[in-house]
Amino acid sequence: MNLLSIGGSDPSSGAGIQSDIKSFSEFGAYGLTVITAITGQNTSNFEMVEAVSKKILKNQMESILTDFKIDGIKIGMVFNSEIIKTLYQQLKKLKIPIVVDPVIKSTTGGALIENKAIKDFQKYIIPLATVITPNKFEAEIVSKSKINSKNTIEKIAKKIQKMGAKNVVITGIERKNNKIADLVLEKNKKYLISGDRISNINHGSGCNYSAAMIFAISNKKTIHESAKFAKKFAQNSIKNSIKVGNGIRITNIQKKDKISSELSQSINEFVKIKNIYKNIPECQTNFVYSKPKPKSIKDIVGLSGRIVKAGKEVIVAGNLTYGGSKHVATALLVVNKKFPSIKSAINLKYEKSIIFKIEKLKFSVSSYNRVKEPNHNKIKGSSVEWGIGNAIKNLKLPPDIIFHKGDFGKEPMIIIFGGKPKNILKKLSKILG
Ligand code: PXL
Repeated sequence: MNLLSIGGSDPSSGAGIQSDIKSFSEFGAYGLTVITAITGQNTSNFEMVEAVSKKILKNQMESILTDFKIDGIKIGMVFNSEIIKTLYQQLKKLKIPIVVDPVIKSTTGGALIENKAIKDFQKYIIPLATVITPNKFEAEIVSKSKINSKNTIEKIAKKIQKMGAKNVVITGIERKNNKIADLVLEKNKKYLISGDRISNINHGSGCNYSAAMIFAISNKKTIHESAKFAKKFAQNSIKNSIKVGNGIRITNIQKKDKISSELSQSINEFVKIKNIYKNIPECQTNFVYSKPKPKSIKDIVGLSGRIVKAGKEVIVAGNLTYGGSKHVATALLVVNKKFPSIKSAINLKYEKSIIFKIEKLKFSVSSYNRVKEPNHNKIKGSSVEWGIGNAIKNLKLPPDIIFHKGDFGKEPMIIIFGGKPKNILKKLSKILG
């Protein structure tokens, strides 16, 4: 997945495009950038800002748009009217989801947009937004109204939606009991997403929120799922913030462990395989990767949801978690016990043609017959252990593929095994190629 961040350079790397590159990379997405302005700032002071020229801004946009397939765009700092209008000309014709983070002021007090440019921001940038993510202060500025008992946050969100943003999220609304909530206004519904308040003054949480939002939206998550994901990501970045400079803390992204991040990369590649929806079974697909020497499925990372078919597309549902998969992880656990070099697995729809191809490719194939499973075993619910155990009983070398042809009410299935998840993708490209 390729995500584009359009915004300002922050040399402290806490916010702006430097921060977005870190976030996108953590999601396993490729981060592209178009710089609108260069700021001079650190964790104590915001010294100065220089907007880039129209010429180089336009050229950056054209360079990116003519070369990459872009899955989502985030717009952050847009300093003046010239930048706003130039971006509008480039973006108005695109059909790509856009998250607008209307940044007005840095935490240290620097102006990130000229006052006289707000009008053009309303006119040109807000209507581009699939989602706009102001905090309370930014919502007041872009709506040109103060929040009070009559002019409620809901009314202000509605006002911003009327300016053309499809969905509006106003972040950081204080609630009772030390909770802090985001107000989400979709086309026909509004709701709050609440979480614990983490009090520390930091630099970068707004950027982390909107970066996570564009990643989730581009991944075809709903607005509600995306807003929950973004809140959690931003909250964690505040929790893990670090004191790098002499001033305020910089938010910090907690890195996924190496196992999860390798698997995440491979899942991102898997869903992009042409026509892969044809290989997703009715019970959907999971892709799993194990720590060395797993003791239980809790040592194996998998999706808490599945890779699911949606028409001719496939979508990743849920998150990577240890213990997230039951069936595919159990199959891997059994194989790994006998063949420790096997650390990843994926299940796919059974097709006779695939088995032919696999045999031609001289892969190591084994199978089991679910019809022969003893009844007492079925009752125990350990069909996978039984079947996989049977399939590898006489193998001297690790299996590449194990399949079964199903039983009454049981869908036939193929499981591909490999070392690293990348290794499975290689096998798959041979099988499907
Ligand atoms: O957090 C908003 C923001 C966005 N972009 C740049 C910034 C800041 C805050 O300081 O400097 C470039």
